[in-house]
Amino acid sequence: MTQRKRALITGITGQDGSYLSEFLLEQGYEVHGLIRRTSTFNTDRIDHIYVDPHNPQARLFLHYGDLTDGTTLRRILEEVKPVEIYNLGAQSHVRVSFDSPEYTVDSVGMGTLRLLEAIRDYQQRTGIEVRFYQAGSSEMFGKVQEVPQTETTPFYPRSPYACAKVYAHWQTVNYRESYNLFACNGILFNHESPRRGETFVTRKITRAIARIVAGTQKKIYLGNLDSKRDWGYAKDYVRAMWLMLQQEQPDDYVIATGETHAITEFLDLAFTHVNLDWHDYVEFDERYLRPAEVDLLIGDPAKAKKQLGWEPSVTFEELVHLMVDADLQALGLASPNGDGSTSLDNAYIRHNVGSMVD
Ligand code: NAP
Ligand code: G4F
Repeated sequence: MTQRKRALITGITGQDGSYLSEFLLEQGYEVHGLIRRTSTFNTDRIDHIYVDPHNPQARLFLHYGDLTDGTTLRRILEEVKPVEIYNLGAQSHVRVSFDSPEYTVDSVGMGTLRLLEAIRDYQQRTGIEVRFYQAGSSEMFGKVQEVPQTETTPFYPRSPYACAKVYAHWQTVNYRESYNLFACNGILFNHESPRRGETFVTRKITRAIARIVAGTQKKIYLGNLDSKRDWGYAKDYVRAMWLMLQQEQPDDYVIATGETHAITEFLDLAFTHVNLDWHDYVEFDERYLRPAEVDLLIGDPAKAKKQLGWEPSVTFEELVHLMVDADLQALGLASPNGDGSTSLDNAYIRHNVGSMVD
C-alpha cells in the first residue's frame, strides 16, 4: 500500500486552515496541524473533521506549538515528516498589528524564518524534499505602485503586519534560491467566508446584520468606509495554495478575483439582502481607523489562471449573500434555499427591526 501524502499546516484553526484541511483530507492526505495552547478551546472551525487519533480512520492530527517557538517547530517536523508545509499561522489582523507590532512581526516574520530554517536543516539531513507554501498578502502592496497589482508590482507595506509579510516573502524567495527549497509565495487578496474572523470588516457586517434582524443589536460601528478591496471566497483560495505545491517548479502567484469593491458596496448588498438600508444602522467609530490605510487593492490573477488553471468560482454578490445567509442561519433565522436567497420572512424582520430602531 502506498503511503498517504502528509501535510503540516500552521494556523490550522483559522479560516483558511480549516478549509485547507478539509480540501487536503478530500485529496487523501494525512493532515497535521500546529495549534496553540489556549485557556479556552480554539478548534471550533475544525471540530467537525476531527476524529479521535486512536481511531484507525483518523487522518487529522493536532500538535501543540507556536511560530514563536523554534524548538517545537523542529520537533514537530521530525515527528510528522511532512512532504508539504502550509505556513498560514499569523497574527493576521492589520489594525491589531499597530497595537502589537513586536508580537505581530515575531509570529509573521520571524515565525516564517524559524520554519524555513527548520525545513532547510531537516531536508539537508534526511534528503526528503519538503514543499513549502507561504501565506503572503496583498497588504504587501499597501500604497499601491501599480493598478492592478501583479507578481512584479513593487511592495509598499503600510502596517507592521504588512512589513512582516514582506520580510517573510523575501525570506521564502531567499531560501528557494539559496538552498534549492521548493518554496512558493501565494500573494492572496482578501478572501472571506462564513468562517472569517468576527473582527474583519465583512464578517463584522454580516454578523451584525443577523443580530439586527434577531433584535439583539441596534447599530454597527465601523471605521473607514472608503477603502476598496478585491474580495474572494476562501474555499477557492485554499485550492490555489495546493495547486502551487503541485507544480514542477516553485514560483510566486497573485490570487485574486480581478474586481474591486468599496466597503459601502458590501454594505449595500448585505443589507438589501434582508431588505434593510445600511444608512439606518452604520455609525462611525474612530477606534477602527488605522494610522495608515491601504486605500485600493485589485489583483491581476492572470498568471495563476495560465499556470495553475485557477479561477475564482464565486462572484462578489454571491459571496456577500452566502455570508449573510450563514450568519442568519447560525441564529436560526433562515435556511439557505439553494438559490442564494434566504427564506426569511421579511415581515418578521420589519417587525423585529422596526421595533428596535424606532
Ligand atoms: P486567521 O483566521 O486569523 O487564522 C490565523 C491562524 O494563525 C489561527 O489558526 C491562529 O491560531 C494562528 N496563529 C496566530 N498566531 C500564531 C502563532 N504565534 N503561532 C502559531 N499559530 C498562530 O487567518 P486566515 O484568514 O485564515 O489567514 C491565513 C493566513 O493567510 C494568515 O497568515 C494571513 O495573514 C494570510 N492571509 C489572509 C488573507 C485573508 O484575506 N484571509 C489574505 C492574505 C493573506 P488561533 O486560532 O489560536 O488564534
Ligand atoms: O477586513 P479588514 O480588517 O481586512 P484587511 O485590513 O484588508 O486585511 C485582511 O486582508 C489582508 C489581505 O489584503 C490580509 F492579509 C489580512 O490578514 C486580513 O485578512 O479591513 C478591510 C478594510 C480596511 O480598509 C479597514 O480600515 O475595512 C476597513 N474597515 C472599516 N471599518 C474596518 C472597519 N476593518 C475592520 N476590521 N473593522 C472595522 O470596523
